[in-house]
Amino acid sequence: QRNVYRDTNAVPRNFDSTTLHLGLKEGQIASRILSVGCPGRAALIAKALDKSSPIFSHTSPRGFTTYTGTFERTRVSIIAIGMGMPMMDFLVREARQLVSKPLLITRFGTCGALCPDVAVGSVVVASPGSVSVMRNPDAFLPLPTSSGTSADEINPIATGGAPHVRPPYLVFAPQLADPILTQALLGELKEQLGSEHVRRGMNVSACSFYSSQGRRDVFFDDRNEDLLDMLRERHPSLASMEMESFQLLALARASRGSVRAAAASIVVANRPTGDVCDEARLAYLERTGGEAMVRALVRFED
Ligand code: R1P
Ligand code: URA
Repeated sequence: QRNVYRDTNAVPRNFDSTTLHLGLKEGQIASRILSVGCPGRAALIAKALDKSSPIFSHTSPRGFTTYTGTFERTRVSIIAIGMGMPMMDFLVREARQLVSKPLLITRFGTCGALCPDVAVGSVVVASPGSVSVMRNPDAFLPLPTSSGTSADEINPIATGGAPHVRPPYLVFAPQLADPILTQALLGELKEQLGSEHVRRGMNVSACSFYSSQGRRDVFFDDRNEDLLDMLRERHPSLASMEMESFQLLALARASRGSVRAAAASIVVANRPTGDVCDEARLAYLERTGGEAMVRALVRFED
């Protein structure tokens, strides 16, 4: 019987040399990568790849869909990663393993807007970068009692004080996008979509679509009534809220200079006004904005 994979204490590979989650091996992924959330958006954007060169496509058993081809004769990959920060972690770390050159990675996602003047159907470029907010499960533990066992009694240092003084949400400081790549995204997006539909703003990536994005759900004790106000107070330039960009920017920073990253998102909903984007506008922005994102990547001189 063969083991399921090799090299478990580093970046493991399957026995056909593919990485465990992207399901790719060397040569199947480019050094310029556009990541998106859903496979439909990746397929739509991949229509813009050159028809004159072969297009490699693969969906891994873990749900990553990759298209690698050329655009204006430069190699590029468009990869649908699904949702959430761990999926971005798989992408960045496994891509880093598979490509020997420096990486350029961008994200084109969807987001909610956090101020009334950021219209649905516009695009926000994460500039200067992204903060992050995470639900803090320790704050939801029962208060310590003299008789019962609480997490504080088990390990008071690790849990950081009594539950009633722990904040229910932890906010992490900004991770900055690459300023030159960001400028390139802004330029191409404004050119394709019109400058009135594209703006900069601080992004916030949340650990959930629900609790840590301030959505109400009577079935759960989330204590998030004041969360969006608290975030806006701490970061007055906050414009967009989604779930992956922070991880991309934080990993680029940790990459010892081998990954440059930037991000933009389509505003599908405005949280303060309750407006939601219509389907036709979203499809237009995914295709036209996505093509602008690819153009910025392939024209970028690294
Ligand atoms: C939530 O609906 C998802 O939409 C946003 C969030 O970041 C999260 O992944 O981005 P995508 O549309 O790129 O998936
Ligand atoms: N994606 C998110 O994560 N939040 C929104 O409000 C919209 C899209």
